[in-house]
Amino acid sequence: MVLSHDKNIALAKQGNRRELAKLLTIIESGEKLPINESSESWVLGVTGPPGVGKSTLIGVMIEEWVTRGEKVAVLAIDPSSPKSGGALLGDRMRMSSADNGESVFIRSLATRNHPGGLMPFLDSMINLLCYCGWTKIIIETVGSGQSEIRIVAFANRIMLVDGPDRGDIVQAEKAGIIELADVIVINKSDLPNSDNAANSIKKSLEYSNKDTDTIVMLTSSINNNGVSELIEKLDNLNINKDRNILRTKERLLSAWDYKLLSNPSLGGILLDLESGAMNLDEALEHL
Ligand SMILES: Nc1nc2c(ncn2[C@@H]2O[C@H](COP(=O)(O)OP(=O)(O)O)[C@@H](O)[C@H]2O)c(=O)[nH]1
Ligand SMILES: [Mg+2]
Repeated sequence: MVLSHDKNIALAKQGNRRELAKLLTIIESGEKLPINESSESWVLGVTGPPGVGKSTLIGVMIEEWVTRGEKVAVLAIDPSSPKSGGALLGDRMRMSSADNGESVFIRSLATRNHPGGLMPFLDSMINLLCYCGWTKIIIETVGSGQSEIRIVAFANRIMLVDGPDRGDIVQAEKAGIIELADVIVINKSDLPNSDNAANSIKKSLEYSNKDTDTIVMLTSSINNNGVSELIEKLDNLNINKDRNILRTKERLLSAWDYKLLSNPSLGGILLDLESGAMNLDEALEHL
């Protein structure tokens, strides 16, 4: 049964995008593919509030990477619509450089189809992309809540993108994304106030953690300002052990939740809990 995908996997590895897309759908349906874990994958998680320019910035970064000979795959994760996030980025890529086709792959994933979250599939998707020769893998999410943290935690480097407005970063602080981010980018540096926003983030990092090596940068994705520097930083990033442990913890929590939520006796146990036939300790024991 599983072996029947070998041919598709071989084709996807040769660069067949339709086969790759099909395999991602198979993973999304919950099936495991016979691909070994790879420690080689280069995965960047990008998150931040809507409208700060994440997709635009990723588009510019992709172009830069492609001219350097990289193959870039994006998993655009959209909480509501199955299209918008990924399609927006996809359209942008098509508009800006039509001849990129071979080197860029964009897949949009809708979380609403997955009540248990997309997290159980992300590792397998990343492994597949890496196995098929995609050298830069990007996971883009919208927002800065608990589920976004859980998603970007599957990356091995994290970039938080923000705009010149201070309000957004406060949300990220509350959700704890700042501790996980290797790089915090204030995009739209062409607009007033971006310097202030960057400085205030630097200050709050100093207050919360004296030894932090979090990089704070300004970019403008419409003027292509600061993007090469950003790529340089990301390509040469030292993985910070403490942040890696935090990310690993989030991944473990995702796996734990998924296991709990997909337990076949969960429904019965909830009824017993509700009626008082069982207490929480007993429920945990049983599960
Ligand atoms: N002024 C300015 N506008 C930008 C910049 N980057 C993106 N935008 C605009 O911000 C809007 C939202 O961009 P988008 O990439 O869709 O944001 P996302 O929701 O974070 O992915 C669009 O109208 C972009 O043209 C920038 O660097 N400067
Ligand atoms: Mg976007």
